[in-house]
Amino acid sequence: MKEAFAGIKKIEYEGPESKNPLSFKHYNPDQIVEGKTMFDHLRFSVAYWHAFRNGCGDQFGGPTRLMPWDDGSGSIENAQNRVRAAFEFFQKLGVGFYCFHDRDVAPEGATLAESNKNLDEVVKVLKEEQKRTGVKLLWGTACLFAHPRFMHGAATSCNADVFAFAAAQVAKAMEVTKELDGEGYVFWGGREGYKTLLNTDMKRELDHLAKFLHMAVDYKKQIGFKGQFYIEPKPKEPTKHQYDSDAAACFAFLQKYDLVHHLKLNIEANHATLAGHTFIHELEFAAANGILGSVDANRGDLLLGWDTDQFPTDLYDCTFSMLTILNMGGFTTGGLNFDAHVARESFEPVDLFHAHIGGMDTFARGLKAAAAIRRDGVLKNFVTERYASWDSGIGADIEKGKVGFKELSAYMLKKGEATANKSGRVEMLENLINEYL
Ligand code: XUL
Ligand code: CO
Repeated sequence: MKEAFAGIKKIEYEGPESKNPLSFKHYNPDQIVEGKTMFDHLRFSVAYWHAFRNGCGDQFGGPTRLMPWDDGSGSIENAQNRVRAAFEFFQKLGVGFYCFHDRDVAPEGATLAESNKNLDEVVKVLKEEQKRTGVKLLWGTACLFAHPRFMHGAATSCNADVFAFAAAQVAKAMEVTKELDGEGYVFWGGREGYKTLLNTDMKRELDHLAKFLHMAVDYKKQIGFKGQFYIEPKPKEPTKHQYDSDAAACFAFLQKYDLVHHLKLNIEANHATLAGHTFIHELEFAAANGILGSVDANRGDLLLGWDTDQFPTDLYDCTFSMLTILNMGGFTTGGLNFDAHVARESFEPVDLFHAHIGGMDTFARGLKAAAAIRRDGVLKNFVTERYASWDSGIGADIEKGKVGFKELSAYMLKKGEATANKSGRVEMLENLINEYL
């Protein structure tokens, strides 16, 4: 097959002095940071749907991207050749992973049986290409939102047949993810929410969603799939309200329905800001509750209220997120998946390289800065010191459950007033962080 990215060589690390835009200035895959290579820390992944399927049309105009891997036929052969183009890209970029939805890689057929057959034909080539290049599948997922049958939702549809179809589709997507040695499987509830409560039985829909996930957990055991399950929170778009609206809502749902030991979260930066949180808030909340699994690395535009899925280039975000990830001991099954697309005006194939290089270099800088912050220990020491009143005396007694309101009333009546508050040093800490960037 002809090269899809002819004339572009493998992207190499050339260091911060390099003026070559098609090189890494900071991402040096072999460089050791905190005892591990950058490659193993960052576990970069390319999102197949944005990189190879999204032509970047919008509601005001059609697609602009030149995608030489598409012949417009919608054939299986074209889908297979697209896979070859994708792996050429993964290899030239030097990423270790990719992610896909079933319908990104293979066309939907007239029946479920036909769709499954199409998928099998493409999975053969995915398998060959994984073997040829060593690039692995970070996670697979099923597209339960694009086809008109999912207009009312999938697992939360008012139509039981649609629930059944979604279950069958997910079963197949899990099978192929296992076949491809995928390290995880994502549930993003694209249409699991509502447009209006006037026509919605919320309790019933939530119960159905939980039932669906329990069935997936059972099926995972039945087929012997060992990958990690994730839920990806998002508050809105395409629905007005999505049930998996943020990390806290997902955590409450998982606990209520006894699913918390089976699923972790895949936190997406742009979804966090749509939910009115920072990316770091969502990561910290998930990490604090032991359910941070993987990351969809992108960026929104705070002035726009939708999911712009831009490539991450914000040094603060990348530093703070790597700090949370290092503090939790690093990724195990998860990674940094670029769930991002190029701008509509960046229509040439080379732009896909520029976009990913920028994201990878920014996270590499974030990793180095986060490691330096951890090495110097100033933040950690400040926080430890800030909570020192809990390490002994009355604080330790409260934490150990030795006292209740009665004892605390006696303690405070005797003392008269809570004293010894110290400054939080907000500005000093903000200034300090800037020294690492
Ligand atoms: C949509 C989104 C999805 C999931 C996978 O906003 O982020 O692409 O990552 O279904
Ligand atoms: Co995503």
